[in-house]
Amino acid sequence: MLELYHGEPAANSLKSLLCLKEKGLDFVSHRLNLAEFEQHDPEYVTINPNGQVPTLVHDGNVITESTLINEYLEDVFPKPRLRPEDPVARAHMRYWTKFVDEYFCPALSVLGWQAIIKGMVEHLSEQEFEAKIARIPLKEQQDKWRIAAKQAFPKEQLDDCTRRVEVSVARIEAALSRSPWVAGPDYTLADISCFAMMAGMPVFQPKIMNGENAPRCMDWHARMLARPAVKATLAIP
Ligand SMILES: N[C@@H](CCC(=O)N[C@@H](CS)C(=O)NCC(=O)O)C(=O)O
Repeated sequence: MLELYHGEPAANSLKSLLCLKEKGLDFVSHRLNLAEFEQHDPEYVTINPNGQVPTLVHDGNVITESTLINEYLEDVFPKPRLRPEDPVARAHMRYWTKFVDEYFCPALSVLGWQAIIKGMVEHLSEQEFEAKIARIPLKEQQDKWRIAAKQAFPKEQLDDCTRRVEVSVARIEAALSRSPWVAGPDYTLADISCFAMMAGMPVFQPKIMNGENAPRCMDWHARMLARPAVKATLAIP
């Protein structure tokens, strides 16, 4: 049995939900409400020690980290193929999933947190907020929650994150000038990783991702949206 603990179909949760849907796999969905801090419930932290989503449980085996979840799904359920067989093409695909995890996603995440976290926690008293923070297992995440909720990220950090997101889109735009999909001629986990970050960008970051400065990304985005698995995933409430 496959079970996925996830948040709304966005970012890292979207990444693994999309892979499951592309492969047509049935799974038990455990939807965690991130706005209610359910990802920090002690019981959930026993399976994901970072207190983050997503987490896959397959026949009792726990797999964390969205990119590793997708690689695991590819190993165990290789059809339809979402990872090239050729070692060079596979390394190119992995370049993009690593790029998303290490460069693109952390920068985009700071911009997203700056925009939404304050509004998400303003109904909590100081005491209630601190009680929520105390359950977060990683100090780095506690700090990120506190800064986003109670202060603001420094302007230099926000500017730098915006620059990194611009660089990410420009790189993906360049890749799409060389091939129809991000990592080459075929649709792969690289497209899924990039799209997990970029699905909402034309709406939430229209200055960075638009038809003028990223026409190939916009065309690819439309082709992604036309895929039945993408439609089904984004329709998850
Ligand atoms: N590297 C992890 C990152 C997971 C992550 O950042 N998840 C976010 C949602 S996209 C989360 O759980 N945020 C809530 C929190 O940190 O409290 C992965 O790819 O699975």
